[in-house]
Amino acid sequence: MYETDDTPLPGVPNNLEAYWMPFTANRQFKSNPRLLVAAKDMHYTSHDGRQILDGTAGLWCVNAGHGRAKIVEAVQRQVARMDYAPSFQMGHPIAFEAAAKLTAMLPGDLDHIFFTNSGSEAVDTALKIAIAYHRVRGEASRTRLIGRERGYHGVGFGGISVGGISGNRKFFGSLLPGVDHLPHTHDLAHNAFTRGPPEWGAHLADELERIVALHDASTIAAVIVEPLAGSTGVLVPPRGYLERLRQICDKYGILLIFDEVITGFGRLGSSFAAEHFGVVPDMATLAKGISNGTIPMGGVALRRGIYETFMDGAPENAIELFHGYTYSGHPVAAAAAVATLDLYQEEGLFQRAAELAPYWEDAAHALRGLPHVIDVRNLGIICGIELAPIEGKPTKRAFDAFLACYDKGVLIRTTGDIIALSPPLIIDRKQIDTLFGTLTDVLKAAA
Ligand code: PXG
Repeated sequence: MYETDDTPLPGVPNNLEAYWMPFTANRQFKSNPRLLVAAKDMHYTSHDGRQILDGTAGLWCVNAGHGRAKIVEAVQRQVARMDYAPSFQMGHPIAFEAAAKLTAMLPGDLDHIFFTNSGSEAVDTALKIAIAYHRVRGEASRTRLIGRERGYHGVGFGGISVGGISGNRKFFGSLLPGVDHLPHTHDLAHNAFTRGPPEWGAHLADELERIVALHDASTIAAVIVEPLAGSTGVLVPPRGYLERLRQICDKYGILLIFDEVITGFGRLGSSFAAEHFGVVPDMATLAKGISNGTIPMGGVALRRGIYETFMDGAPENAIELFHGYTYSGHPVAAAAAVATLDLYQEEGLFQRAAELAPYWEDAAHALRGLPHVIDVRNLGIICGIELAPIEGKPTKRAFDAFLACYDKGVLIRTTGDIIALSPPLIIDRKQIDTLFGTLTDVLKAAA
């Protein structure tokens, strides 16, 4: 058990072959594995016994830091009391408790939650609900979905269809039909080295008008965007952009979905991006920080009117939505979520992130002027550092920096030639200095 675990940490397994690793250069990794074997607060322990500062909160999910006693104990208690129970035509208390706690944190009338097990499932769920919602309302012609170039919405067929990262799409056939894309908002010529949201680019939301003119509003179910695009390399929304999207969606009766898988749970110094930007979507997809990454969990938050439309649209004894997962509202995940949300609140972690954000911003922008750094961008406790690619070898410069930082005991994350940093929100100023200091040394040494 937790406090008394004195079993030795695992080493490198004999068989590295059987596991096909996700989004990984498998052969390269297996020739020189980087294994993490333990984690506590801001640090991992590597298989060779080193402490690694977590500059990425795992994969943007461990917002309260690792191995937090309150969450560990809640999970241990729940798994021992009841490991699993069905959620179809049955229920268990902790899932209701988790939903109620979540809705209390969400802005506006986002007051119902549909549980999933991941962000990808949350996205597919939200897209399906959007299409079904219009049908239940008697507008079955609204089936078209609008995503955005460079968007990342997970890896389900729905998510890659509305997503806009070609590497994630091109291998997988024709994807969902009836999908269109807004242009992305990334523009170094106008916005390089902006602190926080850039001034330039709100007009790009007006492209939605062009898409509506092309297809007619009567065919469009929903628009989905990340309020701040994370995976594609930290694209901060231009000032006024999200407000414009909201206005245009309202004008045409199109649902607006915010994919808050990364931006939720304090990452921007507020509970959700919706709160941070003062723009309330019709649905928000959630995952990652919902359970501090401890047990997989995701969900869709939706406005009351959407839920009520389904309730009013079916007879009293009928199933209102033909959708769900074996593990929707899994009791152990729900226990992890309840403990996580309590911990965020008890420690005031969102507020802490907001207070640290200016220090974080200064530390990030101190990288300006280092060799090959062509942009630094930031919001909340997120930062993107864009490097000029090595000619003929895209992604190599950033990946080499990742390897060098890991050798020096700091975990960063790269996408293309962009470095993305998103540490747990418990990070302190000294650790921020270590994170950016190590990266500075690495970028200088590589030049
Ligand atoms: N939406 C968004 C906005 C995401 O960032 C997903 C959906 C999918 O969630 P799941 O739980 O199905 O993976 C994500 C996931 C990275 C990175 O390094 C980002 C994600 C996942 C893995 C790596 O940028 N985001």
